[in-house]
Amino acid sequence: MKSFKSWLNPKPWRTIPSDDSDSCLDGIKTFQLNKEGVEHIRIMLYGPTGAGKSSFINTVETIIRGRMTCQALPDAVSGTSFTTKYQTHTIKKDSSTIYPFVFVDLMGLEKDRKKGVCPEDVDLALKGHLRDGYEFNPQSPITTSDPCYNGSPTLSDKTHILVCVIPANTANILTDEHIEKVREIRCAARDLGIPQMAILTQIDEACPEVHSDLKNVYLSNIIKKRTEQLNVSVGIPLNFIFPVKNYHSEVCLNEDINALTLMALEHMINLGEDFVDKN
Ligand SMILES: Nc1nc2c(ncn2[C@@H]2O[C@H](COP(=O)(O)OP(=O)(O)OP(=O)(O)O)[C@@H](O)[C@H]2O)c(=O)[nH]1
Ligand SMILES: [Mg+2]
Repeated sequence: MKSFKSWLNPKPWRTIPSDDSDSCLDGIKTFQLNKEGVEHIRIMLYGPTGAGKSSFINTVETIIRGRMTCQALPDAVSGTSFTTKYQTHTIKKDSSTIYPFVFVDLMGLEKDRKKGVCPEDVDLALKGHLRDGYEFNPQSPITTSDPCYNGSPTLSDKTHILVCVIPANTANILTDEHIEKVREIRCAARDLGIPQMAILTQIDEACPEVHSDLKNVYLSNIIKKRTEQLNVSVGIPLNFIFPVKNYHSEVCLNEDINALTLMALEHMINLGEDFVDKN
């Protein structure tokens, strides 16, 4: 049997930024988007059912507001997608303003072609054609006559950064069916010039050493391997894949959870801003 120690590298496999998470949080809280006609960066999360998309949105809001929140309903009984509506999640800055970045939570991708979100709907969401409240139908994409179909999307309605959310805790991470769906969505985003990155969730469940201390994430051979598997299977570059641990059972804020989340969020905002600037 492998000893616990063999799951850890003596040296980190990624250089950890020297900035402390407080200054990163300050940077995010004071971020302003200076592009006429665009109020916020639209970050779209997609990935298999139960990957932790809704939980990631809640984790970001929890960190920014400094208390536990649960705006995007997560679900503990995985199987079929719990999120079934196209919904934009905003984070309140004060009584009258929101932060200039918002999240779109999609229905999960399921193995079966006839279940989960239709890749055609994801494509339309990327282009800004879906309105909040649209109820996904796994059998068929939205029609132009649907009241939730936006026929003339502005740059604000479009997706500015696409984030693939993959759980690290399953042996092969993605099935062939998932890979095919992810590739299809990635190609659609590529054709629109939308930047892409990935977050690897549930890292606490994937490696016992990370479970016992989140600081071991960049020493963990298991997390390194999962990152590489994701890179090879769907083609997202290694330096655009961020391991994160969502708040799911904690009742208090945790510095290590915050540091990993903020690093990923900062990257999303930067890439999203680049896209908005170019368009
Ligand atoms: N241990 C652990 N559990 C997590 C993590 N992230 C999410 N979870 C749990 O995983 C389950 C699924 O999370 P959700 O956020 O609902 O996943 P989702 O991707 O939104 O799923 P759908 O809406 O069904 O597509 C919930 O029970 C979460 O509490 C994590 O980083 N670590
Ligand atoms: Mg969800």
